[in-house]
Amino acid sequence: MKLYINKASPFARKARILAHEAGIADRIEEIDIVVSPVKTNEVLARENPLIKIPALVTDQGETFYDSPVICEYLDTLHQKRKFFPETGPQRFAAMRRQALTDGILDAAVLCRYETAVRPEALRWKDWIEGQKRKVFGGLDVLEAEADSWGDEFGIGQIGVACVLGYLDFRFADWDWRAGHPKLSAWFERASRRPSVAATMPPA
Ligand SMILES: N[C@@H](CCC(=O)N[C@@H](CS)C(=O)NCC(=O)O)C(=O)O
Repeated sequence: MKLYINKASPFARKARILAHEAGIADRIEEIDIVVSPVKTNEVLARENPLIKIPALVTDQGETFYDSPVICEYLDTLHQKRKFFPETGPQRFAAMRRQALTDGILDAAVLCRYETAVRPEALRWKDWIEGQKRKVFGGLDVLEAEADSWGDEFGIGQIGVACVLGYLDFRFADWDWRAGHPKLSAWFERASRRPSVAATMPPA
């Protein structure tokens, strides 16, 4: 299988962490590419019309996107405990948590583009503040539920690790740890997992 990624991408990191945890990372060839909303990566565009990473090309030649679909597909390829509960309330709790962490990442990545890609004269402070509000509203919900996770490390917690790693990487000045002590302690423990350590965004 081929997985289009960038080592800085928190969405690609979800798939990379899950593959490590599931013991199938060696079946995946990572193709490290650069993407930008204002410069089309033509190689990626042939696989994913949305021109976003991650995109996964299976051994059968099918291409899957986006990260929730890729992660759920990878979860069918191993015999360990599943990262997506198959049925019942646990499944919907995990899917809701994944939706929340993906939404936080969408808002944070948009802030990144607003500051790193958009020309300075066109930047809109209120718009950034609106996205930041979504990030911190989401973090508050995760903080409130962190105690209930115990040792669980499913798709929701994988998303949380990607969110917190991305905020440290791109927005250290937002100081997400202030006001989120439970998440902070959780992330310290989660960062010791080999899957999380091996996929840390580049310095
Ligand atoms: N919903 C997508 C979001 C993926 C995404 O936004 N990826 C970013 C990189 S972190 C990207 O490819 N951006 C390029 C663009 O927006 O054109 C997923 O879950 O995979």
